Parts: sequence; C-alpha cells; structure tokens
Amino acid sequence: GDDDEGDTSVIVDTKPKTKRPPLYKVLLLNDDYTPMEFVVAVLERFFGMTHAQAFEIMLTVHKKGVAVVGVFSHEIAETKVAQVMDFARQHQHPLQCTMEKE
Ligand code: NFA
Repeated sequence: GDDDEGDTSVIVDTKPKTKRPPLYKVLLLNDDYTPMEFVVAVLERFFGMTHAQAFEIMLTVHKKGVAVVGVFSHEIAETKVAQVMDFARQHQHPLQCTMEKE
C-alpha cells in the first residue's frame, strides 16, 4: 500500500485497506390504518419471509413503531423501498418504508 513519511524520515507502511460498499437498513414504519395482513403480505412478497417470520416482524413494527426488515446494498435497498411504496400506494395504504446507512 501507500507509504506515509512523517517529518522524521521514518517510513511506516500503511494498512492495505480494502473498500467494502456501505450497507443500508430498510425500515418499515407503523401507522394506524394499514391492515396487519397487508403488512404481512408485503414482507412475504418483497423480503422473502415465511408467513410466521412476516407476522413476527409486522407485530414488532406495530408495537415498537419501526423495525429493520432487511440490510442490503444501496441499489437493492432503493429498489425494495420503491417496490413497497408503490405497492402501498396502489392499494391506498399509508404504509411507509425508508432506508438508512448502517
Ligand atoms: N398498526 C396497524 C394496525 O393496527 C398495523 C401495521 C403494522 C401498520 C405494521 C404498519 C406497519 N392496523
């Protein structure tokens, strides 16, 4: 890797840094109107969860207000968020899905 030379002419090898892409959490937010069964269907359809997993996560969102439903690359996270928001809008539910850097 690169070398750093301080003002003492002592050359110290720097750590060879590999660059991993950042990961993004996809979050689902609670609201008072979206039916529980719709949220379960979203988690099954877009996040590959079993019915039991989806029901569990839906209840976590319902009780705690928010939950992480997956961790993805920026591109995949953006796609998931767009898919969920489109599907909710199509069914006229106010369900909100967002992403944030891990
Ligand atoms: N709180 C919603 C209800 O009582 C259910 C819900 C769960 C909505 C998770 C959004 C996310 N119908």
